[in-house]
Amino acid sequence: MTRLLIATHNRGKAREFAAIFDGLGLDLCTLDDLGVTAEVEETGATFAENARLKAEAYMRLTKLPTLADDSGLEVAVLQGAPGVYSARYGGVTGAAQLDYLLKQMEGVPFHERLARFVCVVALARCDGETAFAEGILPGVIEFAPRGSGGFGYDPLFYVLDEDCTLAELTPERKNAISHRAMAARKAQAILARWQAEGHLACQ
Ligand code: ITT
Repeated sequence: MTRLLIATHNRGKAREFAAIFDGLGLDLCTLDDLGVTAEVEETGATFAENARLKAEAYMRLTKLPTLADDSGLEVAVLQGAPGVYSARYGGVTGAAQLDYLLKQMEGVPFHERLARFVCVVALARCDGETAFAEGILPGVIEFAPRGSGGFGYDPLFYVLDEDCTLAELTPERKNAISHRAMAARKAQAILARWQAEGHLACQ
């Protein structure tokens, strides 16, 4: 069975990838499983650059084919912010981030609150080849948080087709429609091809 490292220190992401890839014949392991505490500096200007930095660094460290995701929230009226800075927006984390985002959007009416979640997955294999897969989920920034599922900005992200926030969906439903699920499905096709071609084994 192909071993694949899911390289993230974010528990929410790790949980979602484990559920999305469940039953697909991959032997998944996490940074926690391997006792890897090293952090990779995210110096890139784009999701793809940061995803590559993380995937390639953890692949070199562990000698395992590695999947890393760089993801974030882009808000139209904020010119795409917080974007690649989503994890540290306003210099705060957790629930304080939701307050900070709401503050930036004070007075902005519903029809101008368009946003999207972006997830770029980088897959790094041991021979130095790296491939990318992207997923995008459009939505609207709510006026107050709702729901307790998911992680990060989910309680403020209203999905029109679902008529609720991402945090109000079941984990199964979020993992069927999310930006991460879309990117993971494309990544899965790349992994299957690499496996068939014999490119996934590490020396
Ligand atoms: P790793 O780099 O270790 O994977 P991280 O949390 O620092 O963990 P990113 O740099 O990719 O990861 O930042 C992603 C941030 O974007 C994340 O911390 C959330 O604030 C937000 N985000 C991404 N996907 C999300 C989702 O599905 N739901 C809610 N917020 C999300």
